[in-house]
Amino acid sequence: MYYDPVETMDRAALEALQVKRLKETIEIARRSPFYAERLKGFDPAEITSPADVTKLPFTTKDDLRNQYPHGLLARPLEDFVRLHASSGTTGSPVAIFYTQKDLDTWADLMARSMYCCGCRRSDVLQNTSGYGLFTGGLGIHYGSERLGMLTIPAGAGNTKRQIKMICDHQVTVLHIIPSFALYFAQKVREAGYDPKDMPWRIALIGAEPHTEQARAKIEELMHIKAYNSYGLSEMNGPGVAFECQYQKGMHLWEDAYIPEIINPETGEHVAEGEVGELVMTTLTREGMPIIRYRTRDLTRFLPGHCECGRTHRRIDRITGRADDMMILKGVNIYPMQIEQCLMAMPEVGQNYLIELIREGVSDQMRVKVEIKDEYFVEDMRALQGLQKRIAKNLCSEILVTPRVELCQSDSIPKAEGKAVRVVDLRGKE
Ligand code: ADP
Ligand code: K
Ligand code: ZN
Repeated sequence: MYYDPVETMDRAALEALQVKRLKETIEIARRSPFYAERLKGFDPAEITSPADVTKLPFTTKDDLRNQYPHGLLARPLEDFVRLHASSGTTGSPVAIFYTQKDLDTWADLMARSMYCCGCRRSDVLQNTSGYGLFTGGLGIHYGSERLGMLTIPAGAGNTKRQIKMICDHQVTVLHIIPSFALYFAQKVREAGYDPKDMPWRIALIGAEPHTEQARAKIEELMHIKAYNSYGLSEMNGPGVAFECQYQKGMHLWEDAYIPEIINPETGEHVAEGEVGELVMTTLTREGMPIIRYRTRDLTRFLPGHCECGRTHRRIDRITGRADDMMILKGVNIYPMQIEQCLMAMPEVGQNYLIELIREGVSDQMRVKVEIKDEYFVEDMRALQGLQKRIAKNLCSEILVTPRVELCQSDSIPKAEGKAVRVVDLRGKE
């Protein structure tokens, strides 16, 4: 049932383990120039429960940038064997360094995560992530091998070859980012395959925000079970939190991280179950520990116990990044609100794009939406009706009426890696 006994450890024992590891982490972190300064005078004896982590200062992405490249290293450079850099979705990159032991603990976490949603050593995994600096490549790869799966490092792009390999090698598990999964489902059909006949059964989807509606669409179009996978380079990469077979939120591995959810404005913990910014402290990293890292990812703890018996708390799907928020006519809008609305409509196809534009003196939002072929008909009136309905549905969700542009399937350019959902054209049109 479980990969590691720690997954079902009772809460008291788990918290005792967290306290022990947090103290060790503080000792180790202090050997780095950055934390030597930050944690000056802090007495680890002050840590008697995991909640005492709040006595420590936050670490932000700007701290990591300012300390680039070596400021957080707690060991001599020669002790490190790997470097990854975040894909730089926002701002300049940050480098993360791993010792061999760090790579081993990461691979174990990743293997545990994949086992948790049903992957076994008899499975064959194809990794469609770009390899290279992005942790979704090698991170998933080593975890998959650690679990014992036959692992195919397909890399990104080249859908034809991907499909051939899936068939030739009877691939049962795909690691695929959600926006690519939607596109891929269509390519598989175009290539003349019925997804029902494909050998796959599990998709590990993550690396970018997506909604429950997008997951449902992927499961339906690909005829697969899709499990949400969460992680970030600063916390190793993927393998931080993962869905189990019940698909009700992601278990965050609390033997490896102390999670907190804060109000991003005040820095205080939100009430249990409320949405806020996820903050995490590494507990098992020896090379480059990070304390109270502000992820800027928005989520909440899910209440109650999970039927699977794992005791590690679950977080809800990430609704977005704090810095994804758009403000239009005084209203705060997140791209995922728009996706949720679009993907719930049967006429909507695989892709969409949000454009911020300026009309006269006011800001507007234009939403380009791919429509499934069978609905992209010549009847103008039907199309206009659809366009109006989309605008109305969006308005009831985001409280402003966007311009809606219907597009043919596969006409909105698709990014190689993580999807670009919002383009700001204000002053550029
Ligand atoms: P970058 O910050 O440059 O994108 P990373 O590759 O480290 O670099 O990406 C980590 C980020 O990706 C997370 O902080 C989060 O915003 C997003 N992410 C990862 N997994 C998920 C997921 N399952 N759902 C939503 N967002 C995710
Ligand atoms: K095997
Ligand atoms: Zn569970």
